[in-house]
Amino acid sequence: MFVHFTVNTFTDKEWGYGDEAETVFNPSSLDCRQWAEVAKETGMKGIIITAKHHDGFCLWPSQYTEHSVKNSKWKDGKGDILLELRKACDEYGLKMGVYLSPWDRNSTLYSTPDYIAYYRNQLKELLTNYGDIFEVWFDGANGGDGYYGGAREKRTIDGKTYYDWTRTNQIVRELQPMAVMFSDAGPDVRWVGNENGLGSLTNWCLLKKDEMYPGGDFARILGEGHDDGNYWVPAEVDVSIRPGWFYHEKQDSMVRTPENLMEFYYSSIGRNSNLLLNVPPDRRGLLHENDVKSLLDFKQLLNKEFAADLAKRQKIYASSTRGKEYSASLINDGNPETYWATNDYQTTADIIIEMGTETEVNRIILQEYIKLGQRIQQFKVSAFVNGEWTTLIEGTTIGYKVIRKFPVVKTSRIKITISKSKACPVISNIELYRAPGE
Ligand code: FUL
Repeated sequence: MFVHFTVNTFTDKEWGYGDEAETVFNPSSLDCRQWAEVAKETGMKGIIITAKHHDGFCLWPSQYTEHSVKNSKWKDGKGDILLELRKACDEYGLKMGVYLSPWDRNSTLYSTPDYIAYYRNQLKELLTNYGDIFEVWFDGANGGDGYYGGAREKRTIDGKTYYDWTRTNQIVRELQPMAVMFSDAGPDVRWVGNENGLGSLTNWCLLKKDEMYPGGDFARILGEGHDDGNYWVPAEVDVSIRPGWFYHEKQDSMVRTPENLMEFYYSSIGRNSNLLLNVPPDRRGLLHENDVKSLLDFKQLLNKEFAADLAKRQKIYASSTRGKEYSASLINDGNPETYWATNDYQTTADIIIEMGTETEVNRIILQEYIKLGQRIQQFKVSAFVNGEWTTLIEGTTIGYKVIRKFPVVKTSRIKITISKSKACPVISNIELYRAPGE
């Protein structure tokens, strides 16, 4: 879950100018436990919060600025949202991540070299005082104008050089070695190139990240990745449950429906990406009832969609196998650590799942064993119907996970054809489902 929360929530804006009085920030009944409870019940794994958005207002009492919760009315200036979120995440078994906007429209230092020291100091506070951080989110946006300590002017920076990301990233590596860093250019997780919830059908986890930088013009490349990339930088899909990233009362009726959320699930998680779904707290500091209802209803739909794996422990054959330790039966044994493989240089193969009786099917999940890299470049799924093979879907990459829909077919045999792969294919899992509603 992505959580966008700052002065904007109270001024009804999407991008705060940086001149907001700290006193406007005053949630009436903030409860991070409610956020965590909803995230957990929806099946999410962690929460990433806008510790500081472009307006520069800090949700924790940073010692490097007066523009923070410490000068707000909330808890008489003694509150710390990061600390409350930490406790809530621990209570509900969720990971916690931070978004720290590089662009700061409040800071008088912004665009000078001194700002970089300021930014790094804030990053250090976040990475030392709040336990384990699983993801650090670096936004690429920079609109230029802002308050900047009263200057009220346009300031431009060179996105390629100004932030000196190599050294900033080193701070994260030192203070939180297990954290992944997100930006347009990684280094660990890449933006998918749009904010519409759309992962790319062809999606390589590989990226030539040295050719890229946050805020650059790389949208299409970010979607597909590079098939000949030299770094592992998988895509993350960030999208909001509402039209805006921040809460606006007028959008209470525009919350995405459970069915919309399901589409996002297929177009992100179903396309070899992570899903980072934004659910913005309202002026109370709570997730709004409409958002909560939609999320919980979506979880119900999701449970029904993938209720029973029809491929599990069915008979399974492959046209070629590397040997007993890599047999086809390891594909549907429910163990993600075992996998089927062919001999070296054998880059094409068929896998057949025999279901014994004629069974209705309309979904397939495919997973490569990505500890050994992403290999498959082209595949096809077909069903044996009326004595012949009928193509259900064709695809390019698989990667960690692909979930595909196809019209209901009644069959006792499903075939997966791998027709192009960079090296011998390595598959850890295939599942089949009959989702309701068709
Ligand atoms: C963008 C920002 O400008 C938006 O306000 C939001 O935070 C989104 C996730 O990233 O670049």
